[in-house]
Order: sequence, then structure tokens, then C-alpha cells
Amino acid sequence: MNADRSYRIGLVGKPSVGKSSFFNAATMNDVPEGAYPFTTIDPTVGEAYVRVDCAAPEFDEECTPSVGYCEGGTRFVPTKLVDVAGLIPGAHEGKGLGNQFLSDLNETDVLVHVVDFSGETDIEGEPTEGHDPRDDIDFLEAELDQWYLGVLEKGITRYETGYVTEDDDIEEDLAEQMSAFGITEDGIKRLVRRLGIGFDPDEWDDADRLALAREIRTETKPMVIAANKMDTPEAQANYEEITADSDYDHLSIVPCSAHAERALKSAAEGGAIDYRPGDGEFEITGDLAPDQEAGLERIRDFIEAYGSTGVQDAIERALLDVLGVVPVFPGGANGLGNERGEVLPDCYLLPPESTAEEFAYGLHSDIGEGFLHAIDCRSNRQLGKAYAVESRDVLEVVTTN
Ligand SMILES: Nc1nc2c(ncn2[C@@H]2O[C@H](COP(=O)(O)OP(=O)(O)O)[C@@H](O)[C@H]2O)c(=O)[nH]1
Ligand SMILES: [Mg+2]
Repeated sequence: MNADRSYRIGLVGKPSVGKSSFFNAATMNDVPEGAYPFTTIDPTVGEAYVRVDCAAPEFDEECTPSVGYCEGGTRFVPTKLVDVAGLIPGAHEGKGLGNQFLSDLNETDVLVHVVDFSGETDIEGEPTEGHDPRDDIDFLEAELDQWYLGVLEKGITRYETGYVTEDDDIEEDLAEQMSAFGITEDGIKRLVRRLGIGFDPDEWDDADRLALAREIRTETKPMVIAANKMDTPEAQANYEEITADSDYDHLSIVPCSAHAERALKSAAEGGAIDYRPGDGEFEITGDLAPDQEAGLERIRDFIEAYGSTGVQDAIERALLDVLGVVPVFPGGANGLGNERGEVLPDCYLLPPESTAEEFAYGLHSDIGEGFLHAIDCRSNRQLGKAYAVESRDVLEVVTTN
């Protein structure tokens, strides 16, 4: 995670799969101008949201969010979405991933690989028919693995050519070489043990090295697949086939239609329908021309079949499920409101396995330093600093100062 505590979800994929369409649909939000601090700086970084059930109703209160918004008991908590264009296909020709692409990727915490499931774009993103989306999934995984492997090999060389002392461990050199990926020595040790390849890199053959690179990659750059263009029958057929293929069990594949999400949001903005992003239903509220109504009814059939347009789902699957980020509300044990009369103004997205003390440090370093205990505002139970925060906890921190 970046120092400013906000997560970045990277949208990746070859050209013409629908990255920009997904990005626009996800970041097209009915919030006031000026609430888009990122778009002015960098058009490829936008604000998207993850949905979290609001805790305020459990306390018979109404929340007043200071960031994002709350609709019908669902908090929309902001997060950053990045359109990481520039994936260069054609690695087989020795081109590989572009340098800019790699440094942009390094700034993301989790990836959504947007794949054209309709099969109507070839590996380079040119129009075709009957392309197997599995080739795109395999391509990106293999490319990322090669990137990691290259850095891993440098770490091994560093170990082998370095000044060898008694306490010189391979995991130390690898962690140092791979620090940009955010892997620690302990992390490397755990993965080496999981693979059972031992701690002497002289004993590692090419397959072992690649396997280790892949483990480190999947651990530090987790990914979901957005199976896009699912509004087409070709994509639906591919989706059935690929989700039944056990070779792809390791991936989280979310059926998705960027077009449908965009159409529903536009219709909602125009007053034609009531639609809350991510929902599996909507209500027609305006007078519609017959063709607009027919178009919306086709989308209704689609979201009823797949549960939603999938855009919100893909974002949440990435951040909450795959990355394991934990939403926590700072609150007060004697009434949720703070001194300014705001009720649950914040909902923090914390790294997996965060403790109450880390939560306190996230509020402010003074609060972390003065930490006495936390209070679970639902039960009024005291929690020690090692308490592992849980999703939707409402916590007050009691300090010495
Ligand atoms: N049917 C369908 N087409 C889509 C969808 N999303 C994007 N497209 C189309 O795919 C093409 C490429 O989209 P774009 O967002 O520019 O892709 P990018 O190059 O990955 O950013 C455009 O013609 C889009 O209209 C979708 O959900 N369904
Ligand atoms: Mg684009």
C-alpha cells in the first residue's frame, strides 16, 4: 500500500478489451465537481468505490460521510482506479512488457485484468473472430512471471557474487533485490518453504526459479479477471467454457459488461431509472422512448442472469476478497458522532491482518503512540493492541493523552 493509505487498483489488458470503458463506467460518479481530485492531475487515475454495509443503522443513526457517500444503507468508500494502458502484446517476438508499463504496474496494489471474452479481438487487440480469451490470460500471467523472474535472477546473482558471510541468507538478497514488489525476507522464506525447494539457490533448476517467481508474483500482485463484453453471446459461451476449465480455478473471474454499467449510470443520471451502482436491479422512473426502454430491458435480462453488470463486483473482488482489505469505521463508544456532530464520517480500508494498534496509528501517530486500548462500539468490549480488526468493526481508540 502507498504511504497515503489509499489503494490503487490497476486495470490492465491488451488494447481494445474495454479498459477505458470499464474505467469510465466505474469512475463516472454522480458526485459534485471538485470531488474528483485525481482526474485533474492524471486522467488515467480516477475515483471508484467499494461498497460496505453502513454500520450507522445498527446504532439507529444516520451517517454523514466525509468521503464517498451512503445510499440506502450502503457506503460507497472511495478508492483509486488506474487505467494502466500500454501492455505490449507480442512477447513471442521479444518485445515483452514496456518499461513504462512496468513502473506503472509497480504503483498498483492489485490488478483487474480486463479480458475481451467475446473473442472478437486478437492477441494484439485487432478485430478478429473466435479468439480464445485463455490466450490473453496466459499471456499476461506469463509476462508478469518473466518480469519477476528477471528480478529474481538478479537477486540470485547478487547472493552468489556477494561477500559471503556466515549469516548471509538467500532470502535477504532476494528481498532486497525485489523490494519494489513489496516482498519481505519472511515472505520469501515462507514461499520457498511452501515450494519445498530448499534455501540453496545452486540447487534450484529453471522450473524452481520460475515457480518461485510466480509465487512471489501472485502474492504481491494479486489479480482478478474482468470477463468483459459479457453482453454478447460469444462472451457468454466463452465464460461457461472457461469457468468450467480447471486450469483456471486459481483465478477469480468476474462476468462483466462495462457497456451495461455505463448505460445504467447514464440512464440514472438522465432521470430515466433508479439505479444504485452494483445492484442487480433497477426501476424505470421516467418516460422512455420505446427503443430506450427495449435497450434497458435487455440490460435488465443481463444483470438478472449474472447478478449485476460486474463492474462494482470486479473492483470489490479485487480489493476486499483477493487483496483482503478490511473496512473499519472509527467511532465513539458513547454515541457515534464526533465533536463536530459528524456520524461515522470515515470508513478506512486497512491492510489485511491489521491490528487495533495499527488502526490507531492510521488515525494519527499521536493516537498510535498513546494507545491504551480500543473499544468495540457495538459491544463496548475493550480490545488490546494486538486485536486483529475485522470487516465493518466500529472502533474507538482510548489514549493516554
Ligand atoms: N459489447 C461490448 N463492447 C464493449 C464493452 N466494453 C468496451 N467495449 C467496446 O470495445 C472497444 C474497445 O473499448 P476501449 O474501452 O476503448 O478498450 P481499451 O483499448 O482496452 O481501453 C470499444 O469499441 C468499446 O465500445 C462491453 O462491455 N461490451
Ligand atoms: Mg483505452
